[in-house]
Amino acid sequence: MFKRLVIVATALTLTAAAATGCGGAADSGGTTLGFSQVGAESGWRTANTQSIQDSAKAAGINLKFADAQQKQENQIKAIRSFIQQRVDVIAFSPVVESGWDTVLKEAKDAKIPVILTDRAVDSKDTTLYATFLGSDFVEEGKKAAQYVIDTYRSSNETVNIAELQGTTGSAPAIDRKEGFLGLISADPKFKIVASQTGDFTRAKGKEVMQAFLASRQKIDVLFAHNDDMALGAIQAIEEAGLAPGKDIKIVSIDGVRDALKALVDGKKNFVVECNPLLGPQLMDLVGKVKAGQPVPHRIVTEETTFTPEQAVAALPGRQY
Ligand code: GZL
Repeated sequence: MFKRLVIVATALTLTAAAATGCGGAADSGGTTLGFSQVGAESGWRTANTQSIQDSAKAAGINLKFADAQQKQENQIKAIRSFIQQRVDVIAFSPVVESGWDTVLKEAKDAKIPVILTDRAVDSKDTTLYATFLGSDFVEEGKKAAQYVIDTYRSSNETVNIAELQGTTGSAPAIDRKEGFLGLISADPKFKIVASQTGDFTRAKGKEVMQAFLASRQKIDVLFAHNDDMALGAIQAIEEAGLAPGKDIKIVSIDGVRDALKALVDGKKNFVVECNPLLGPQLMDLVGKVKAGQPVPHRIVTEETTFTPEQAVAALPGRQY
């Protein structure tokens, strides 16, 4: 349904623009978008990049794409370069929440509109960006917690939870933790016995899980802020001679194909979706923002959750 709406909206924009010659998708051939991406740290990120690149091509938008290798200074450099190149619109996924006001003010002074995708910034001045397009990470954390609460509803035993946090200071790590803790802390039987960042990568997730296991701390549940860290942790759990999904229940967030496969294989128990396919909506927003059309200041994407049974049904058509 939503896809049809976007197509209709784009068609209308094209028609209107053709008739009046005004801005919007119709002259997107002349539109240049500067995009600063976090990096290539996870399967989610790869799918997000693909969606943005494919959608820019489909919309006839000239894309200048910069990969920041998860470093904020690289994103700030890229944004300044986009300003110097006088792109029409700047979009980026801020690797961390803080430290953006100066460069966003430079874009505003240069009269180049900015769109935030995927992750938010903590700037108090909301005039520094035209809109935010992405997920509600607090809600994702709550969905993960609800799975744990439902799983242990009939037990009075203590439930020891280990947490693999995302990139320190990033909106998804801050908000997913807030959403998860906000629900789980209501029942004292749930105890967070270990919590450390795995920086959203498989390698770091495995390394940190190895350290958790080496501490001999009993762990009943692993909550990982993304699938890639959980997939790395699964390797560590198996190498320790334990059965992931059985000896240690695993819940994570994203919904990438390898995570759904792990669900089907019984190595994970629950996955909360975080939609990376933001490209089509972003390109539609670029046309509108360039044309000076009003857009909502926050656009939250639709997302679901997966049990093993739902993963079996979803896998064949999974785009990422
Ligand atoms: C969430 C996104 C996160 C994913 C990770 O929108 O920012 O970053 O959950 C990715 O997989 O690295």
